[in-house]
Amino acid sequence: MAQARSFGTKQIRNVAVVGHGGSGKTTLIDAACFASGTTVRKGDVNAGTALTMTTPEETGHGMSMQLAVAHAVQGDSKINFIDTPGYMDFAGDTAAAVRVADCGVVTVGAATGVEVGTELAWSVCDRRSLPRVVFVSMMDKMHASFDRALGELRESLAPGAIPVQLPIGEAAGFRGVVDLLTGKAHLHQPDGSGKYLEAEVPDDLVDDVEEWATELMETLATTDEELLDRYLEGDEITVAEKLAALALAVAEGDAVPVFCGAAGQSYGVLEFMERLVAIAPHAGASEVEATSEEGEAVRLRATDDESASVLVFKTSAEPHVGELSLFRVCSGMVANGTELRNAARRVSERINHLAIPQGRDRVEVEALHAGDIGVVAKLKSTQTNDTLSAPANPVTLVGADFPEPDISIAVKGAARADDDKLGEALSKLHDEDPTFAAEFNPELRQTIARGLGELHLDVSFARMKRKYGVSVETEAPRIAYRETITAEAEGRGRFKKQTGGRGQFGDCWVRLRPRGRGEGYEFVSSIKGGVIPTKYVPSVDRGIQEAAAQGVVAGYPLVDFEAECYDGSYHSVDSSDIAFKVAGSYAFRTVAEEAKPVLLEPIVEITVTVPDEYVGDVMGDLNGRSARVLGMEPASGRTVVKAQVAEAELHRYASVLRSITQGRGTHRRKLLGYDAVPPMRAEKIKAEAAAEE
Ligand SMILES: Nc1nc2c(ncn2[C@@H]2O[C@H](COP(=O)(O)OP(=O)(O)O)[C@@H](O)[C@H]2O)c(=O)[nH]1
Ligand SMILES: [Mg+2]
Repeated sequence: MAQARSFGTKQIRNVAVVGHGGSGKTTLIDAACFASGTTVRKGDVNAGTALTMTTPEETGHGMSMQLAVAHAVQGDSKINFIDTPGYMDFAGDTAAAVRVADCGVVTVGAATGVEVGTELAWSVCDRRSLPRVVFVSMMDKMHASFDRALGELRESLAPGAIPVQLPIGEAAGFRGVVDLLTGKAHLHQPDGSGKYLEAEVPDDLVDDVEEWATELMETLATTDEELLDRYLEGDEITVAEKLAALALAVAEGDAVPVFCGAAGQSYGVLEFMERLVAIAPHAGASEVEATSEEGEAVRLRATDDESASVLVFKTSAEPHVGELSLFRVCSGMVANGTELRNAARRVSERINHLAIPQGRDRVEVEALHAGDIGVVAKLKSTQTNDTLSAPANPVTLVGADFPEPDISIAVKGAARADDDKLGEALSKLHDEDPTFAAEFNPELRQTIARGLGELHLDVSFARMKRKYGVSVETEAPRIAYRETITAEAEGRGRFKKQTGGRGQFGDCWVRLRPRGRGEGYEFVSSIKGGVIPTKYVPSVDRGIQEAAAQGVVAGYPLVDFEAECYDGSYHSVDSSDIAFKVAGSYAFRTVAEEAKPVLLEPIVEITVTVPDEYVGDVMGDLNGRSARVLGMEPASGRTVVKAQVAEAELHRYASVLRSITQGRGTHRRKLLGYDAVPPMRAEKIKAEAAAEE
């Protein structure tokens, strides 16, 4: 393996490339690395050969589903590009990438403009106040329009978006860019190298260039009083000074510089990188937040001489390679042979075969400086979002803010052999991907897998089959119904058995009364005169509870009732705990049947957030699900709808919502409690339960 050049903290730029699926992220990174010479072959997304496409699932679907890292070298600096998936289903990796980046590059297709995925990526960056720049991609594509893309950006996401380049020509006529900082035109070479010839601005662009260059200069001048004075006095401001001012404005979130190009032809990628290293914060620009072993907040400097801390932001197990962990050295240095502590899991890990990632490949290095991104194979027990740190100063870093998986499906092994390995395979998937979770639910008697969407779940199962050889079948999760009684009733339970020697005898009279929703179970004894000896009364209670857990309508737990034991009898020899327990359960079953038992179902409160134009469709759909709307609140172009609805009505709701809102609606759910199932559906549930018996 080739030895890689070494880069110090201030020479490193970690950038997360984010944006809508298909907006050119993967192509941009491939072209940038190729143009900078860190990769020798120009890849192609459509052929599955782009540098940051690493898994067969991605090659198969022709799109990114996992984050991947590749680096380019620009002058003295190294850019670690973190490629991310653009789809909501894989938003976990976007969150992880944004966590370890110091700057975001948001790609916006010149022909498509701002899309759902752009908004999503923007909001993920917002959550970390990540400085960002925009690359308007695919300027060579039919219908490409820089002005439109810029207008949409300014209007909906970034009032501070400011062009630092203008395109020369658009669509088939796209020939290069004008650098608004230098006022020079770059005419691109059609050889795919990314190289350009410097030229004078074409006549028809002179006015536009003048106008935008002034706006850019005015924006920059307001970052610094001295600069403003000099600008107003007509002083010459150097390119280096402009870049320094721009870097400051980007770091503060006051400006979002907008670049453009056509990475498919390598147009614009070299100058994009040149500017990016000047504008994006370096890897030591911010302090590192962590928690000490005592649980106290601590801050570490992102420098080599600080004690080491490393955040693992992605693990993925691949056959033949084993487990790979991508990590950012947040503070200190890491070298081959370094021993680090995983404080949360109480294990030590030794770093061997330290490498930097280059897409699918790894390039071994001796050491990594603070701020760099590395990859290491075969850590023993360290998983995504774990911290490794110097044993002398164990800390836990703030991890990525992963979205909660809330789309569920029930899974079972396709064959007996699959079932045996299912639990282990599911837990490995979870370790790799915190937005995938699965657990056996004893009440539903199903294994419930949860993820961020149906595609996410499908791809996770495909990966499970490929990597661990476990195939699954999926089905709708069962609903955790309950039962309750709606009337008071009373009756007797008597258990008498004569077998050879000692017999069994228990006898009790029980009254059942309904209680309010969520009030639970209560047992009351009003036994007088010792007709049931005190020591046996708790057994009656236990018998009732055990029988209630089995239900009387359709086999679901019967809840929210009071049981009063008010009479009974005993036998001085044959009575026992067991006998009274059985008597209690008999009494319960007899009396509950008389107490007008009904089925209850889980009711959830859903909070749906959608752009205003979809509110009508969303309400119509909720009506069809017999939802009760609790309220609607406007929130800057969006409406938040709160409604109460039966969980049984929400199967695959996330997908439906996505399709009626073109992916722009989101929802959250919260269990509110239980309510009676409407009679029609209750009959169906009873019939299903009977059939299963
Ligand atoms: N015409 C044109 N097509 C491009 C360009 N960049 C990317 N594409 C195509 O657009 C599609 C999506 O690109 P990709 O890089 O996968 O986007 P991502 O999903 O954001 O990573 C692919 O078919 C690319 O070949 C470009 O500069 N010009
Ligand atoms: Mg991609």
